[in-house]
Amino acid sequence: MYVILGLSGAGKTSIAFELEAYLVSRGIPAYGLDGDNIRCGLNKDLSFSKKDREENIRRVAEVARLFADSGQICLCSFVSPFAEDRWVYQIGHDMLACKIQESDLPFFEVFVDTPLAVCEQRDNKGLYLKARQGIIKGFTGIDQPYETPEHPELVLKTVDCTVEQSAMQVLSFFASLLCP
Ligand code: GGZ
Repeated sequence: MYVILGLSGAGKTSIAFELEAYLVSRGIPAYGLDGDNIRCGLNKDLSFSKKDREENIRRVAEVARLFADSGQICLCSFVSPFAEDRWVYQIGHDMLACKIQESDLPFFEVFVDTPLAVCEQRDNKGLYLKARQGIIKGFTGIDQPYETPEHPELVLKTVDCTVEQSAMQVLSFFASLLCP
């Protein structure tokens, strides 16, 4: 399972779907989950409060584990702003409750490290502007915190890098695991 983290506009989803297309076109089963395909269906009852973001990730982690269990590479691109919630991806909710921090599920955290100023400048969906105007409350990076991942397996710097180049960095990492 690959968890691709970062701010809104960082490039998570574009990189994940580039990877998905690359892998699937080569016969490697992969599937991308993101806010667009999860929050409008399974998680459409959830807001962006801290509690609901936690529940968002818990459900995503459960779905991702099913994908991974079925032999697919699951690419999860979610903002996931709170460090304590991210454990759920890795070890599952029940294990988290028991404080057992072990799992045999291959798990990799990829941090898309695009500065807030760049994300805000991109503002593809106009959400930063609305957050600055106070129309959207609790927007990550503006009036809600983003806790930077402390030990990601991979950090992608997207400034001056194309989506394809970023996706290739993830694939190189993937290949280095298969052929160390
Ligand atoms: C952050 C928000 C918010 C708030 C709507 N905060 O660029 P996007 O549009 O497509 O990515 C963001 C997406 C975040 O959904 P996630 O499910 O990834 O969030 S979390 O993991 O924190 O649960 C953004 C949009 O939804 N969006 N309101 N307040 N992003």
